[in-house]
Amino acid sequence: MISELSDAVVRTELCGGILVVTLDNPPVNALGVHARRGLLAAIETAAADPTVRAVVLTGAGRNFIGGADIREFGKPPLSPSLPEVCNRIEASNKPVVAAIQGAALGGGLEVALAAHYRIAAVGAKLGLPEVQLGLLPGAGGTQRTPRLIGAKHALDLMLSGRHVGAAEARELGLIDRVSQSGDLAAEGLAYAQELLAAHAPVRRTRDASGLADRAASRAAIDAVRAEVSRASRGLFSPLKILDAVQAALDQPFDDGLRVERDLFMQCLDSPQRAGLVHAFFSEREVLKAPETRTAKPRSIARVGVVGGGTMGAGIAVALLDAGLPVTMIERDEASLARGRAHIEKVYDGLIGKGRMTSEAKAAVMKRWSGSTAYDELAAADLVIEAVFEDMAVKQAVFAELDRVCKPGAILATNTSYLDIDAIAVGISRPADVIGLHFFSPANIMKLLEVVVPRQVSADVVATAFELAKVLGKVPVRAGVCDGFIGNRILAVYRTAADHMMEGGASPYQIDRAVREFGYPMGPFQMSDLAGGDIGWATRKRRAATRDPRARYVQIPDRLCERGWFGQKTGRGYYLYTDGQRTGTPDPDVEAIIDAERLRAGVTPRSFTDEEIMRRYMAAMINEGANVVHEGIALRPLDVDVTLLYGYGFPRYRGGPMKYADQAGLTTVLADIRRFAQEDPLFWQPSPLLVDLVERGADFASLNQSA
Ligand code: 3H9
Repeated sequence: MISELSDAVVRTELCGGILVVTLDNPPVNALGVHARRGLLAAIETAAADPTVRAVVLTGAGRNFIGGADIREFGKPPLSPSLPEVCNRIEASNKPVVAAIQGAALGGGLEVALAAHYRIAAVGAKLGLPEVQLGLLPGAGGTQRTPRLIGAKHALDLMLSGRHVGAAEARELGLIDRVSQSGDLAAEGLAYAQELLAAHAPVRRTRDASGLADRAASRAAIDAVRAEVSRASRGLFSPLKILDAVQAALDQPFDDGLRVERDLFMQCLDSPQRAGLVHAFFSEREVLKAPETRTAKPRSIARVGVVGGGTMGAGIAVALLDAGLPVTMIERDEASLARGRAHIEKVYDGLIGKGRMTSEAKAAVMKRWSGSTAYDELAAADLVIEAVFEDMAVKQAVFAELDRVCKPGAILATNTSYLDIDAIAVGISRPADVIGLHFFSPANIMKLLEVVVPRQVSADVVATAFELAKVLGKVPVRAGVCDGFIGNRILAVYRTAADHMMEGGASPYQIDRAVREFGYPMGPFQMSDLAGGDIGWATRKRRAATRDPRARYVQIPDRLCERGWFGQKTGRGYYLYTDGQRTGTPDPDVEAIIDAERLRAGVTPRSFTDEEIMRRYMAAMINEGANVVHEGIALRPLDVDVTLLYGYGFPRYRGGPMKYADQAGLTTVLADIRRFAQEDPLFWQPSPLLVDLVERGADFASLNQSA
């Protein structure tokens, strides 16, 4: 018998008294309303049909179930709810076996926990990642998981959101068996038959004894509670997860479920949930740049890197880690040796931390070769140039690449602000030239700006996106302008911070306000970490073209003139005594700031932390809007992903453009217009922002079209 239920999302098939229920809802078998209806109907069918003696629940395709349908969040709820479905599965009087392959995540694992027995394929990934979406497991997961595997392990899964493989899941007691044959469908059926033959009872997780040792459970919860408020840094749902597990310990199962539902709804309604879900979808949307739909990527088997400085070496490590052979070019043997040393230092660091063996390092370094002759790049499919940020130097490198590289090789520059059209102009194959802007440390930072110059061919862009996948990076398509998406916006909000510093806020207050907003560090700490000399060089470069009417804060120059570049020189905005990495406020810096205020004729005033953030965010949002308006970023979400992955913007706020929508664009524009009364040149409202406010629209409305 094969029957189809609820729009064919759930299939059932009766095999020798066992009803095999298959959820088939591509791409990840998410539990949307049709899936929930289908599952419920299938379990009712099983209950009503006397020929059915047991049920096997399984997912079609690569995954069991990827969780609740995230697209339904924030929309009116549709019946049945997932908790209802799970409760009905658990209440079945006929044994239910979950046969798990691929992902069983969130609501997917909760369905499996509502089943009575569980078997998983070797490659299965089980987890409760709701916390990463600002949620808690809301379909019984907070009540069933601790009962099944104890409070300690359940809290670990729910608070980290990590995935566990089948072997670990077996060890934890999350599943009963690991499939051995590779034929999960057959083993799931066999398991059910075996249970029937043994007259195995219906075994409900709600009755499991994982919390029986009450004292140990309480101690586990208390220990985590002490840690969580500190470690979760402003996140809302981790404490709610604890409360739900506390209820699992203190209350009967059904009451605990009600507590869970209430806490889940609080999380669902929180702006953090909206921000995190936006981040989830945005990081997938950025992958779909137009060229990836129209063009076929070129194949990349051998890569060259020109330049062995910090960036070049970091890029080389990223490539080596992805299994690619890398040829590094430097101008002389000494520089080449330094480049190699930079790379080895990264791996030696890992060895020191016990995260790599010397043998593994040796194997990776076998893929590395170095040369002072460009001709060694003749076989490369891609060359990434990471030399000094100077147009003439870059053009000279590209002339060499043009000479030696094979036809079809992609020639990329890692410039962070130079005009790539100008870099490409002098060579015979501008269609092969693209920007690949990595962020430091390039082997760690996830963001990759794919900078698309005028003449580049679509397949080169598509290849850059493919490369990002291979490197485990998050690519964002950017147009050519000074600073592309990220650094261009940074320059503006950083200037707003400088204005506030000169206006009366201390750098320490600004950093604190920015941290409290959710950033790991403030702009002045960041400058100390990156090295003040980098910004200084940029300011000098721009000095000639700077609008003489623009307010220019000289405090950073005063520090740089003293050689106070930040951590590497022991002082910057902060003092770093004895090589410490956390600085302390420096009275000398405060004195310099006072003197500069006097020189500039500024009477300092106080700023509240809230005002600091309003200005900081208004500057960021306004420039973000300009970047979208000019087509440098395809959509507001591309700005969001850039700031999330390259600039430490707090993920739970979704990115600056999402934040702007939540704050209300009318409010943001009103702020900008108010600030403009003091400085109309700096605070010019972006035409896009004005237009959206006039139309009563928001940034989200622009995210659909690319
Ligand atoms: C939850 O369960 C709450 C419950 O506790 C309580 C409820 C009451 N929904 O990542 P991919 C889309 S919260 C809707 O590229 P992969 C995704 O957007 C949920 N859509 O594939 C993409 O769409 P598009 C807890 C989803 O093979 C496509 O599927 N679960 C969902 O690299 C392919 O995704 C999670 O947090 C979803 N749940 O990885 C798990 N999941 O093609 C979230 C994916 O249009 N999901 N999509 O861009 C994942 O971690 C990965 O998607 C997964 C597959 C590992 C499953």
